[in-house]
Amino acid sequence: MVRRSIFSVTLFLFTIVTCLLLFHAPVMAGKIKLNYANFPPAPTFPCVQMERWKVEVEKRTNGQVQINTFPGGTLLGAKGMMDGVIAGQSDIGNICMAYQPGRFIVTNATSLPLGIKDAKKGSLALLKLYEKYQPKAFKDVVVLAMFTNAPGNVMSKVPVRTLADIKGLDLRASGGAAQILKAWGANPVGMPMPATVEALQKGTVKGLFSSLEVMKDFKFAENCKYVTMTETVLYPFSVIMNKAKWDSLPKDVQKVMMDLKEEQSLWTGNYMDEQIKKSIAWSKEVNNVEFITLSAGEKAKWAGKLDFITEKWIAGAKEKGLPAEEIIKDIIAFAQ
Ligand code: 3IO
Repeated sequence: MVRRSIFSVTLFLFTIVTCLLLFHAPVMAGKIKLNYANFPPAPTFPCVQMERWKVEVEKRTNGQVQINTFPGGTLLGAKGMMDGVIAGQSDIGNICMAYQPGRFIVTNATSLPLGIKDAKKGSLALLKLYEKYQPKAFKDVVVLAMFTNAPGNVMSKVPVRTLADIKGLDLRASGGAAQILKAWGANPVGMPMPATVEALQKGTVKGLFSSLEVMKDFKFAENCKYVTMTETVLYPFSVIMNKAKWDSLPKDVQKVMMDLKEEQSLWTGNYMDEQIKKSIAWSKEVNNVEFITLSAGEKAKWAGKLDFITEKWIAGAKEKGLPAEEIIKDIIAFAQ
């Protein structure tokens, strides 16, 4: 009798423990919910990388973390993103630093005409730059990824073949890209990328200066039938998290996110470079866009107009006490 009851008690305990083990995981699932805000529409590259990050984090935390994504400015818009994340209006956000040039002096140096070849190289250079200098601009947030778009080209409703053609032309660009357009004699009009759709339709601008994947992702090829291959200027981006929210996360979750940082940055650069190829093919085949290559002589003239821009940035950054020359040298070296 005694032996039988010991057996039943043991069986009973065993069943309880098994049940606890089995149901423990589902009970934990989705316990940590994080909001992730993004400013452009869902099909564009900042949002594609956001969805990829969400999937990876949910997978690598075994469902302990659930990420709710808000593309298209539904939670925070382009200009309010940084302060919105600092204030906790969203846990995570994706910022384009060119929209606040004075705020991100060190990281925006990647927008200078330094000859960075593609988005993968640009993204790695930007991340390494951030890691080395830990700019004060990010002291109130935690950086989860950094990436750039691919080198920019002029997309326009009218053909741009020479500096005479671009003179006085209203083209949309922000930050470092606006400075470059100005140096070429164009009239830069500043606004975040999503606002460009309406500006092009209404004719407020005659084109834009950015990476070519937008020809397809925003359907700009329907309006802009010409592309001039200038192949310069990157826009730097960063994914940031509210600091208090970060501090509240378990160590293993933090580790998953930190382990993803460089991988995610490179993944995004790579995705961007691939999208550019698809967008160029689509623009030619479906929308009959003409791609204009500048002659060597013309290209040299265009490049010559930009020489002062990096010098000017160095002088300004030095005044602010930054190791300006070292920053420039590092960006070039990191982007090799
Ligand atoms: C960009 C911003 C949002 C969605 C797609 C994009 N491709 C390139 C950019 C860079 C940018 O912000 C800009 O203003 O050219």
